[in-house]
Amino acid sequence: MPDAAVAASSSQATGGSTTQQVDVAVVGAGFAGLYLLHRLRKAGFTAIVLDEAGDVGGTWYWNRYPGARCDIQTIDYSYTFDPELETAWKWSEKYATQPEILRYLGFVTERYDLRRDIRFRTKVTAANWDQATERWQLATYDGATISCRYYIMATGCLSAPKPPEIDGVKDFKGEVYFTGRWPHEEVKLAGKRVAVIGTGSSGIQAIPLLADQAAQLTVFQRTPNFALPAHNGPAPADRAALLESDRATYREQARWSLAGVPWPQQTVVSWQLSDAERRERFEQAWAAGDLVYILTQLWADQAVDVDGNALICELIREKIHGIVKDPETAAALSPFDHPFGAKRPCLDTNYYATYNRPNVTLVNLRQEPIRQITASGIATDKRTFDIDVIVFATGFDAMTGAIMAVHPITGRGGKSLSDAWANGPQTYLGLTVADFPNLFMITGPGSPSVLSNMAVSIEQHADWVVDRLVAMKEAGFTTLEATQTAQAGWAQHMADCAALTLHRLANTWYTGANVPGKAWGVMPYTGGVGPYRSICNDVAGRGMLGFRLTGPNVAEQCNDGEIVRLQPDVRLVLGMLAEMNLPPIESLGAQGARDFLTEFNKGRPAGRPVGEVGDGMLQGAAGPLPYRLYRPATPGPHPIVVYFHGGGWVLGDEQSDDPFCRDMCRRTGMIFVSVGYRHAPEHRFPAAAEDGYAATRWIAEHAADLGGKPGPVTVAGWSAGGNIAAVTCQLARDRGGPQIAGQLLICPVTDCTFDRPSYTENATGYFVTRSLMYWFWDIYCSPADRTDPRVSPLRGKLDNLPQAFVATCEFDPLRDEGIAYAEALAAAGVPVEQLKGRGHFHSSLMMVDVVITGVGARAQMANALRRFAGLPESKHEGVGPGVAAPPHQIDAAAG
Ligand code: N01
Repeated sequence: MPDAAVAASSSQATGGSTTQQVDVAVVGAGFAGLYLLHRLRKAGFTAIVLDEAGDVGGTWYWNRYPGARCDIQTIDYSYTFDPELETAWKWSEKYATQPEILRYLGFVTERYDLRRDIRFRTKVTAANWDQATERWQLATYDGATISCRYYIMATGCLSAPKPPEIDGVKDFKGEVYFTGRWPHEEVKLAGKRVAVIGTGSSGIQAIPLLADQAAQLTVFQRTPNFALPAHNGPAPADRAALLESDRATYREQARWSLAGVPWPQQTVVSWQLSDAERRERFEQAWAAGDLVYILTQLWADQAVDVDGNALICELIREKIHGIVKDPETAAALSPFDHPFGAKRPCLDTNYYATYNRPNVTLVNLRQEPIRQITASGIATDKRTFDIDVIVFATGFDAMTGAIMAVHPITGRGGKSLSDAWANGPQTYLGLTVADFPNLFMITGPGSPSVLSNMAVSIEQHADWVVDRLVAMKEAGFTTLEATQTAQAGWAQHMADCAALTLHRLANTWYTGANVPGKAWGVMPYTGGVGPYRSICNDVAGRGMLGFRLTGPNVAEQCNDGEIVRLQPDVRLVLGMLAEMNLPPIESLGAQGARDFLTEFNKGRPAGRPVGEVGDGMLQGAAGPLPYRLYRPATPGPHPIVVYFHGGGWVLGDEQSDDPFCRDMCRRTGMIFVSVGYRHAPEHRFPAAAEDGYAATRWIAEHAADLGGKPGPVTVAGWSAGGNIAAVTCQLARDRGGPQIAGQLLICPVTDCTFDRPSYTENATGYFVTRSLMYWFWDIYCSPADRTDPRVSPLRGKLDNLPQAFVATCEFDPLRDEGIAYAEALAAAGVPVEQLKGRGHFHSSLMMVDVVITGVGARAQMANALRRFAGLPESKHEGVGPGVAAPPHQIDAAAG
């Protein structure tokens, strides 16, 4: 039915009952539903909001347990769409109580006259996409039906309580309460023996207040959680002043921040700080009483590196032992099984101190699991507890529970959402689902949602959806649906993001692990609020990439594809480089380009300490050459790697890949000798190649003098350095030595033709461009010499060469010649391992402590070097983030 006809009849009779016709039906009258209604109305859509509750509030309507408060500062946990609303409402505390938040949402409801389009006590029980009319039909608990063009689930991420999964609950004769469904009337606990099961945010907020009232409080804890003092009170003066001084900028910074609260990105990593400096930062965070602050502001590697994170865990455990007097209780309360932040940490008021009270007992379920709940209490493996009241603070079927509570949701071709999500939620952007046209989710699985300030994420989603509906209407489209390609691409990007952070290392509701039988996967988007916003904008800006749009009088539009194919951190790095608006390197001239590189390198992280770094001179092909030697901290002698830096035979020197050499020296436990070979245009072909060979020979002959292990050396190089390493192996074979145990070639130049697909696909936009490569070649080597194997090793004889490890990157002009070389080596009978860096660009694997997704690849390279040198593989160097699959051996047939 055309929308005009629908709008003309706001309701119509069907089969005796009334079906209300609207453009948009929204389920949920919490933060998201209220804002959506306001925006939809302003955009000219007819809309209705349906909610099971008796009033507005969403999760805040239900979670009335003692101590319930927000744990994002209220100045941040507010709507920002209307500056007048912001000044019309004043929060009384840093963290508002549940009643105050409910008052705020009531205030917003009245201010924008929303109530008249909200139906309370209306539970939506089923939703069906009717292909013939291209509308959703919603069924409700009371029999009323709604027909809508667009169906938006604003049902919240933590609103469907999960069952307690403990035997005997029904037998219990006392009172039972769930924090997530707390009664409206007062619960009287004075003189009673109260049990709390669960120590997540809800339990930790409630326990101190329950202990105040109850005669005896027994807390049943399965997993200790990290909790930090909230230090509640008035909003901190500095944050309030920051907001007041420039509200618009503050809000805009929040929208582009990582977590939806404006804090800067930390750049200093943990190992650059002394113990005292780290402790000082930690004490400041502990005193701040702010989750986002402590989760983001300690050091740059706290959320991505297990070691950087463990330092915080230790400091918090120390605090717990400082507060809780009984050492055994303190130990039981100390988290042990997850990195800080991987499971949602809590903000508390007197939580740990509560265990010093005589009327409070902690039962450690790791030592004595609950056997069952009986008529009179709770029995563990070791004891029984007589109890009058049980409070279940056992959490939620998070992210998907409230969406799936409408069952069935039936999309195109009768497909049900529960089938589509049988192996975990599949979405595009966390907003839409393939095969479910015109269905939207606000803060759905696959969006930053629970890893962000929900207020900011809700506004971003609601704005994006309403803006799209307006644009569709203007263009004559009436349906929108994500494509399978786009959805699969988003799943890959989600997995890439999840591999970066530590959330995957904890069993939590983020991953579905708290609900027995639920598919495992990191459900929220871990890439950050700002990056996510830019991706959503990008989707719209690129002609609704990944969506199929149809309308009655317009041609179908489907701009199919994946919105992000780069690794998440690579995308950020390339974005920053693009913003710097750098001139093309080739336009700077050789000296200008060298000066640029020197300046550029000053901005990168310094690289980690190794045993010793020393400079010296060695004998090159035509005279002395500088070298820099990196020695491991372990006792020697160590096998030696001769390393050749990148820079197109024109740029760089023995120090220019310093962070990489340090990193690889630490990972391999081998000496790295980085060679300062001669450069063009001063020294053109074959100077660099001949220097590479001569340097390798000299280093092999002087291995013992360098503190290295005499015997075969290994060669390695990146880019043009990879070219020199490959050439060196061929020359060493043909000129009677030195003996080379293996070659590590990273994004190597191997050939002088520029017609392979990677040269076209990645010609621009990935830092190393096609025109830059032309420039390098022109400076180094005249066209007549280019087929010489000393610059195009792919054209040389490839048999009897040392075993090789060849790494290539997907978004690199040099990708295909690297792959071609690996395959040609294998065809010639050389043992080769090949690593294809999915989502990486030419420099990715070298950007130590910047591109974290390169860590896995470097770990694999290090293991290859150790193998070449006859050392056992390192136990710690597994497949890290960012590389889809471990390197694979290619057999001769591949050529
Ligand atoms: O739920 P949870 P929650 N036997 O899942 C335990 C938000 N929130 O309601 O960890 C024994 O975190 C379970 O143990 P384990 C916030 O995002 C915000 O507290 O699975 N124990 C855990 O200890 C939060 O993260 C605020 O081993 C059982 C607890 O119950 C999210 O909501 C306030 C059990 C559940 O903790 C959820 O918090 C409140 C069993 N069978 C909540 N089953 C604000 O301040 C579960 N547990 C804004």
